[in-house]
Amino acid sequence: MDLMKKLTEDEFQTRLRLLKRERSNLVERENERIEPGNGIFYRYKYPVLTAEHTPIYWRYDLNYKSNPFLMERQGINATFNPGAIKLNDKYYLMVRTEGKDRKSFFAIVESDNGIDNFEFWDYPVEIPETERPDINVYDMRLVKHEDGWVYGIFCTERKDPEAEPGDTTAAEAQAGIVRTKDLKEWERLPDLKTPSPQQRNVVLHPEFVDGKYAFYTRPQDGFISTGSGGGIGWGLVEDIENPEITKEEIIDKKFYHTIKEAKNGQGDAPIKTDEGWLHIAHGVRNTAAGLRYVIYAFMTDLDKPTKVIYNPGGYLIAPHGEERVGDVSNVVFVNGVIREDNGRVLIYYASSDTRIHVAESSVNRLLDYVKNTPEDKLRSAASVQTRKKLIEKNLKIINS
Ligand code: M1P
Repeated sequence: MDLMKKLTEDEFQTRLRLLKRERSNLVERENERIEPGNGIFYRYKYPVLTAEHTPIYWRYDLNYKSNPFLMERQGINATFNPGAIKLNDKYYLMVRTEGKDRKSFFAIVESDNGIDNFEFWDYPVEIPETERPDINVYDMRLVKHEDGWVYGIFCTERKDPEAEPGDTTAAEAQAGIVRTKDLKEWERLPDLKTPSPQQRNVVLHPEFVDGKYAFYTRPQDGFISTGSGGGIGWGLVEDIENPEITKEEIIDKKFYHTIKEAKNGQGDAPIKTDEGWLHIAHGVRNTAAGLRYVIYAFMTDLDKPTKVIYNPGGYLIAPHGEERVGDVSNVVFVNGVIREDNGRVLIYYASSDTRIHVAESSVNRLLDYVKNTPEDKLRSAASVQTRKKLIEKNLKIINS
């Protein structure tokens, strides 16, 4: 093909057919569970969503006259960190979709089975703004609250008003709040006010606590560093239309020489079980290669959601294989979990701020995991003793 020449109309149509076919093959590809797994959860062979899954008509101008090379006009860089919800037997992800201009926005995709065939709705979601426009919005947490609304809590990022002149990177993160009945019309409420200078990874608890709305927070002094903000916090809000937390307490601390040494954050709303609230969260530690994000679990008391009752040591999911590489490498991040009526649990996690995967488990398996995984004893010698107990127990079986 002569790259200097415009395409003929026939060439344009042939190229368009090829683009459409490639995309359909990707979207319609059946996903495959990877056996044997580790008994806690299963990974799937393919990501459930990538930038290439976005519709052709979101990226290309399909008019021959205005786009005679049929080139991509508005590329998509990544699809990651989705909120997740199941409504009327359909699985919905509210995806952090990032254009090549680095702006994130939300897009809804739906599937009948939750593991493949996710298709985009025609248009991205239009989130109303407050009087202080958002510069970037991301990491939606969708929660069906007992008040009847579906709430979306997301990070709204703006330029730090205190930034020194010439500082073009200092940013401020806060929790934006929207609510909906149908995922189509969204009402914007005021941003959450808290005692902390910045907030990210804020999640709404699905039930009232003492008649109030309850939030998981992640207080932080700066945009990246949490500083004195010591972990996953908790606070109550009297009026959701004027949301303010006046007292914030830390319920799950970051801790030296653990998988959450640098920071941590609540994933989606916790899953209610007979034995407590099951939390799936992310923990971050620093390495010579930069920050490493993993996913971990813990459980809080059913009647007192601020009290941690099980605290398994180590991570539940860490970046593996191709998951390790992307825009921000060595990251797995979760903000969308679906618990089904039959106890199946789908954990939608993104890898390296680039693509979305699903891990499949069940309430029973995760309960077993949080209850029977030894806690981190915080010293190498103590870890050896914990492992020795397992080995001794097993050698008795092997040698009997
Ligand atoms: O780049 C990794 C993640 O960084 C942030 O998470 P945290 O606030 O815990 O550092 C978020 O920007 C998240 O979107 C991103 O995946």
